[in-house]
Amino acid sequence: MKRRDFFKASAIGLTIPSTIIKGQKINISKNNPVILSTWNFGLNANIEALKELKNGGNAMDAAEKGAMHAESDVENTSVGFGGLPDEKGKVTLDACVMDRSGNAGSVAFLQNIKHPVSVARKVMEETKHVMLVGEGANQFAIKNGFKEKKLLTKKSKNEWKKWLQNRREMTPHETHDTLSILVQDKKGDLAGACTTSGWAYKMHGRVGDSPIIGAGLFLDNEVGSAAATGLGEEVLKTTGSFLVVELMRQGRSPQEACEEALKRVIKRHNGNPDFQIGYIALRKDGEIGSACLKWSFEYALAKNGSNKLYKINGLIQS
Ligand code: SD4
Repeated sequence: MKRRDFFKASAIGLTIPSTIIKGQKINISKNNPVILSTWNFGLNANIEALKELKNGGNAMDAAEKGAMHAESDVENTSVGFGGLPDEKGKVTLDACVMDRSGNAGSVAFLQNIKHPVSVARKVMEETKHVMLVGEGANQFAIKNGFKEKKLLTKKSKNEWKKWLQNRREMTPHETHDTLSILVQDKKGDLAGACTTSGWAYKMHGRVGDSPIIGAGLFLDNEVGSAAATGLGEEVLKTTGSFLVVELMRQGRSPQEACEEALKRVIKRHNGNPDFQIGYIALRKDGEIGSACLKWSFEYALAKNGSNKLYKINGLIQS
């Protein structure tokens, strides 16, 4: 076929765009958006993301809108407004975004700003940098029109005060519920976001995996995307999301890639980790995968006109 004919054929939909992953031809999913996000509040995040896609937004717009929903949700005590504070009673937020061009933005240890995901996007779009933290991130947010807001609610303050009485270290899976969201839009492009208030009653200054590109979130628009939830320290030590995407690049399915990344963690912990990690992965052809270490994990998948919650069991049964 001549080059001109090829483009004509593409325009009328005769050719299916594809990408080669490890010698394997993968058809790129187009005109059929996929949204994959963590935990049960992912369902509402997916709805917001879908609305954004329907209104003409791209994958990045949709991922941001989905994450913003979780950040506003006061019932969600692990993300944004209403998130449980650190040991000093401060709500400190971590978030990051990545777009189809491999651009990335991130904020960590951000306080008093309701939508860290949007600040992360601004860092990506308005600065030469990838990551801003703490006071500097806060000043940047205010300069860019974000309003300061007290994020500690009456309820979360009371919970913290109760915790102060014995300062029992929370096991991360008791309070962790980060929102990670992966979107593929109708053009087939990928974007993702990750947002959290982190480990409840954490050490003041602690930052987890969620704002770290390659740990909490990673994508390569030619291959796929991945994101994490769970004990950030262990995701960081294995560069979890990057690993999942690289495994897909090497020909593993999204499911196999999530499982293999977790198997490395299991090995590091002599077969019996006592914490949780969950991964979600979305390949360029719209196929998804998800796995968790222990207990169970839920992800929300919006695809082919439905938006459903799926519960999976851990690779290790204890
Ligand atoms: C963190 N990974 O701060 C986050 C928390 C989380 O489900 O994912 N909770 O370590």
